Amino acid sequence: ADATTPTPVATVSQYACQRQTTTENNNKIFTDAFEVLAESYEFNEMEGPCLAFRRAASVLKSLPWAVQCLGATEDLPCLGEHSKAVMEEILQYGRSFEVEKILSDERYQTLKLFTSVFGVGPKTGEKWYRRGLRSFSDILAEPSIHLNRMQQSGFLHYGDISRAVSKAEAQALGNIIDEAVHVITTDAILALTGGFRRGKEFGHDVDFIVTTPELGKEGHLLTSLIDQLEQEGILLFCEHQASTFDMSKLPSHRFEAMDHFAKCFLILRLENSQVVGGLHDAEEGGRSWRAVRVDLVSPPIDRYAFALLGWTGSRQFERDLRRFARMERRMLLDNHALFDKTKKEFLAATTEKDIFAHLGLEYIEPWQRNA
Ligand code: 8DG
Ligand code: MN
Ligand code: MN
Repeated sequence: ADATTPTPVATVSQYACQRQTTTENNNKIFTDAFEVLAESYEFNEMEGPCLAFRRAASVLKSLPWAVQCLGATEDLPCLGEHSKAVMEEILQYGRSFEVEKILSDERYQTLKLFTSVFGVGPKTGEKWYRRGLRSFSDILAEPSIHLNRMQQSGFLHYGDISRAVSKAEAQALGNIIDEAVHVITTDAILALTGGFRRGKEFGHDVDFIVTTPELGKEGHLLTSLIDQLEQEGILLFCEHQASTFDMSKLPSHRFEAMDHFAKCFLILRLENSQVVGGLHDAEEGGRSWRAVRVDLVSPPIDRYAFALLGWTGSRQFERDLRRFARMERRMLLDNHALFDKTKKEFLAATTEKDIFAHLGLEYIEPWQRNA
């Protein structure tokens, strides 16, 4: 090669679905700060700046190197003036004063606390904050507050479900659900999805897809599975949503965070003895079990690849897959289907690889989707 030719530097795409992002984050000092800022904007319903900081964090997470000076960020996408100012502060002082101000802000702290309860979103948190409530005891002592079933369970099991779930615990739950689902049908299909499929060591819950090779049987599968877990005495909470999926109503134009498949949000009782390398009773102060959050989704088998891709995440990876499809390919992607607006037709897929291929994207492995 010619000595005057500069070494080509691979450019970083603005889309997370064109980047490989493992769980190894070399820029945690910056991305932690960006995530606080994003959340603070979310609490203030400022979607634009919230998304901007989420994108900035995601770009930094994909880098195989640590940013050590601002000059190194010159060719990176999605980093605006504000992001760079925060990074400069961190590079210079080891911390961001803006982030520290947010972390010590009463409103931020209270909304963070309230939304840490299962079943409490930013809207409810905000409502409670505006009523002058600041702590869990304030909420529980307020007679005019009605907690729904999910929130009641959220408070009841707060200690357990706010503790991270380990990979060993996720595997133990996988075995329990696998056994339970095979009591119902021998040909059941069970797949681990969410953060654990992306190779994370810890998660806030465990996500699974359950279905059957027989189209239409999946609706009853989920209700039977719930009955089975109930009979085993390990069902601590269950919110079941029946399927509202209707292929003839697709493609839906508005962005939907939620899909229409049958699903349930559970809290299950996991015995320590079922976890390989788990703590013994004595080490747990006498408790022989813990409560764990589990999500189950049950798509019809012909929608399996789309559901798997949608539920594997990360949320930022999913957002960018959809944005890439829309902006670069004139296609609509969601958890149910992929629609080509030019050809005016749905594109079939039986594997995730098929979907990446339809989108003209290099395949990204699940453990590279930690955007
Ligand atoms: P974590 O649990 O370890 O914190 O991380 P995660 O596994 O990536 O997050 P998650 O909140 O469990 O969500 C996993 C994926 O599921 C994420 O990409 C979003 C997706 N998802 C949907 N629909 C729905 C839904 O209706 N409810 C929930 N909770 N997640 C959904 O596509
Ligand atoms: Mn999860
Ligand atoms: Mn989940």
